[in-house]
Parts: sequence; structure tokens; C-alpha cells
Amino acid sequence: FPPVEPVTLDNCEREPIHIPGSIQPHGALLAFDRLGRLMVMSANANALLGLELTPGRAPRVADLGGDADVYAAVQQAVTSLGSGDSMPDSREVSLNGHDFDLVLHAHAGLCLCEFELRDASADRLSSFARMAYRSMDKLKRQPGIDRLLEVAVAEVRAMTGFDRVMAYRFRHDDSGDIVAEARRDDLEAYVGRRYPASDIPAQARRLYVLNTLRLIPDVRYQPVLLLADAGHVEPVDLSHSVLRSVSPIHVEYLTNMGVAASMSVSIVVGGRLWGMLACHHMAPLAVPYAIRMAADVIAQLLAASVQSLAAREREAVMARAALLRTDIAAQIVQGREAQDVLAQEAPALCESLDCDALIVGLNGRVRLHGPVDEAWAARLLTWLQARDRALVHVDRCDELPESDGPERYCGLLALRFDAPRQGWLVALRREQIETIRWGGKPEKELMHGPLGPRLTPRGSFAEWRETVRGTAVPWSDVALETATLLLDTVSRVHADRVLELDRLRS
Ligand code: BLA
Repeated sequence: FPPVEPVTLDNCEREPIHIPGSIQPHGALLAFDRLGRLMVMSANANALLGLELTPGRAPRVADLGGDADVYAAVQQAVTSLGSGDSMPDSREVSLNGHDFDLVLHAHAGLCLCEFELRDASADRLSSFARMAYRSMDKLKRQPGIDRLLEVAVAEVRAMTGFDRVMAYRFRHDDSGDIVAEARRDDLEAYVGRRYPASDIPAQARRLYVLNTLRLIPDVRYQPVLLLADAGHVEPVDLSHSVLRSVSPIHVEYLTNMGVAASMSVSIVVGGRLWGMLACHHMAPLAVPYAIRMAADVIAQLLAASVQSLAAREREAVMARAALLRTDIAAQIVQGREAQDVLAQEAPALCESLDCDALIVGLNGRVRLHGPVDEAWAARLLTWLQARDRALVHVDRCDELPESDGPERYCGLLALRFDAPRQGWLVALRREQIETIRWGGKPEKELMHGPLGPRLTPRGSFAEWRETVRGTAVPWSDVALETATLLLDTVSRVHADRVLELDRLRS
């Protein structure tokens, strides 16, 4: 089942990567229907497994190398088809003088049996269970997300032997940062790099939530076609397969980077792809199924820890904001002018709202924190006053009044704490591309494949810059909630103080 249209940089979101019609050659695939009939087989199956199977027939024990274990496993998986999809189940088998991990699962009406070649010694596998246990113990003890990911990349590298293991964390718009890395000493650092959402297209992200681990032991592989019985017309859905052949676009990306083997494990938090552990090897590398399963378990533990640490980090931010709010309110209640208090607390406010500069306006006077052009600030306040809303937030440069000064802000979060007296607290954010520094030194571009320099980390960064030009990082839910509470508090205590002053005057 070859893909319908050739894959290019422009249509790769439509590439049906779950039905490539081929597998990677480090194993063989047999797929059976409800009646136990062989519907699809990979072109290499008979040769690799030493069998003489023909599509359309239900094999007997003798047809499966006379191995009762293999036969029983297949029969059991075929029977389970009656109750719908099933999670992969695996066992070790020997056929044709080779050892295999036989991985079976039911999906979309077919029972998929994948025989993956294994050559790991038993020793390595048994010590590995201890290694996984030790890793999990270490992971559980990490106090914050950054440390947690540092430990995770080191542990996965120790377990699998990859030259480079990176932790990717996806951002608000699905672009991603490499936030932690364990690598061979002589390799250039990738940590700190950012790439656009389009480097991992939407259908790949969906697939990676369903099936959390993929491996390419040798990117130079020749795909092995799937052959179907004449009675079987549907393409085989390889969403949950371990041998699925991968997108040629992605293979080109890896090749351009000089990578020969790749594995990635999804970190799924709340049903969403939160991040990935991505592993590279500069030579081919076969990672045994059991070790991959351990890496998958580590990623699940990571996801659970990320979830609870993120909740804790959010609580800590909200608690600090509450303290700051109380402090500001107390100073105003004691009689200080709101504008002075807010201007004095500007550094703390910038930290709390995660902004680069602040403007505090009241009664036509402006106080600034950070590099802001005064004339622009005054125009901005007039523009805000005309919008007639108590809370305004913007994250695009072209929605704000144009600045003639050297500074350019694209993000604005403005709180009107005194409407009649034009009292505004305005938080500003710079353009995103000014706030990131590309990690690592410009690499010598190793080579370009047929699709040119786009498919390199540097091409990715350039693409990301294009995508986000003219925007600031959008205000998070936490920043908006903090701002709403601050607005509420400051306008209340400030109004009381103004009333009090009026009363004293009259
Ligand atoms: C998949 N793209 C991926 C994956 C990663 C990246 C980690 C997961 C697959 C794996 O395990 O290897 C991206 N990898 C990166 C990046 C770095 C890296 C950015 O190491 C940087 C250091 N990819 C593109 C473009 C397209 C594209 C432009 O860059 C399409 C136009 C497609 N990427 C693409 C597809 C997949 C993918 C289709 C899915 C591959 C598959 O599972 O079949």
C-alpha cells in the first residue's frame, strides 16, 4: 500500500504515517483476521522466520516452524480479537535459528504479530531490571521539573547506551525546547535549542500520544513491503506496531544531522504530548524490546512526576503573588500613593507577571521600569483609555501603537485600577525572538539531503523565527489570574484611599 501522494515539506502534515505499507527490516510482521487467516505478511517474513506461509490461509503448528509456543501465542491473540483492541503483549521465541521478541497486539480487526530480532545477552537484560528500579527511585526524589529531566536523560542514556539523550519540552504553541541533555563528551551541545511545531507534524503528535515509543535502529534501512491477501483491501494500521516504517522526511532530517539510530519516548501529561525523550546514536543501535519497555515506564513515571511538580510550581507562583499583593495593599492602606507603591515594587511585579518592563500611569503622570520610551508610554495610555476595558492583554506587535524608540514590545497586559484618573499598571513583554538565545555554536552543516537545508536544526530555528515574528509569548493562565486578583486588590484599596483623601479635604 504505497502512500498516495509523494511527501514533501509542504504536505507532510497529510502523510499517513500510521499506514506506511512497510516495516523496518529488523523483524517480520504477520497479521491475522478473526478466523486466524493470514491476511498480511511482510515480504521478508518467510525468509527471516524460515517459514513457507501464504496469505489467505490459517496456519497450523507445523506451518509456524512446528513451535507450539508461537502457535499458542498467535491463537491466543487471534481469539482476543473478538473483544476489540488489545495492548501489546510480548514473549521470547526462537525460529530459524534466530531469537526474537514476539510482540502481539490487536488493532482495527487484525491481530499483528511482530517478530523482532534480538541479540542481547540474558545478562544484560537481567541487570537491566535493577537499573530501571534504581532510575525510578532517583526520579522520585527530584524537587523540580528541571532536575527531574536532567536525571531522566542521564538514566536513559545509561540504560540504553545512546550517544545523546535529550529532553524536549513543548511550549504553548507546540514549538519545543531542548531543556536537558546527556551526551558523549565529543558531541556538540544541543541543549537550549528551539524548533517549530511543524518539525513534528500534528498526525505524528497524535500517534505519539497513542504509542509512546518508537525506534529506528538504522536510518539507512530499506523498507520491507507488506503483502496482502487478495481479499484484504484495507491498508494495515501500524499505529501500535514496533516495526513501523517511518516518514522519509524524518529520515532525511536525522541523516542530515549525522544520526544513524534514533529512539524517542513520549511524555504524556493530561492526555497531551508534554514532551519527549529523544535519543540519537551516531552508529546503528538495536535497543532490546525489554529495555525499551523500561524506558517507556520511566517516561510514564516522569509524566506523573511532571504533573505533580507542575501543580506545585504553580501553587508556589500563586502564593508568591498573594504575598506581593498583600504587601502592596498594606502600603496603600497605610496611606502611600498607589503609583509610588507599584513603581517601587516593579521588580517584584515583573517577576510575578513574567514581564520585561512596566508602566504605571496615574493622573497624567507616568512612572517607568525598564527601557520604555516615555512618549510611547504616554500614547499607549491614551490608546488603553480609549479601549474602555479594565483588563487588556495583547501578544502581537501590530495590535499595539507603533513605537519610534529603539525598544519594541509585542506583549501587553494592562490593569486599569482607577478609570476616572487614568490609573494603569501596564506589563510589557518583548518579541519572542529577542528573548531566546540559540543554544550551541553554529554547527558545520554536515550535509543536505534532497529537501535542502530546511531539514537541519538550524533550518528549524530559522523556521521558528519566521513563525513567531512580531509576537510575544502569550500571557499564561497563571499570569492572567494573578493580574485579575492584583487588579481587584489595588483598585479597591486605592479607591478607599482616594475617598479618604477627599473626605479629609472637604
Ligand atoms: C518526527 N521529528 C520527529 C521526531 C522528532 C523530530 C524528535 C520523533 C521521531 C523520532 O523518534 O526520531 C524532530 N528531532 C527533531 C528535532 C531535532 C531532533 C527538531 O533531533 C533537533 C535536534 N520533520 C521536519 C519537517 C517535517 C517533519 C519540516 O523537520 C515535515 C514537513 C516531519 N517529523 C516529521 C514526521 C515525523 C517526525 C512526519 C514522524 C516520523 C514517524 O514517526 O514516522
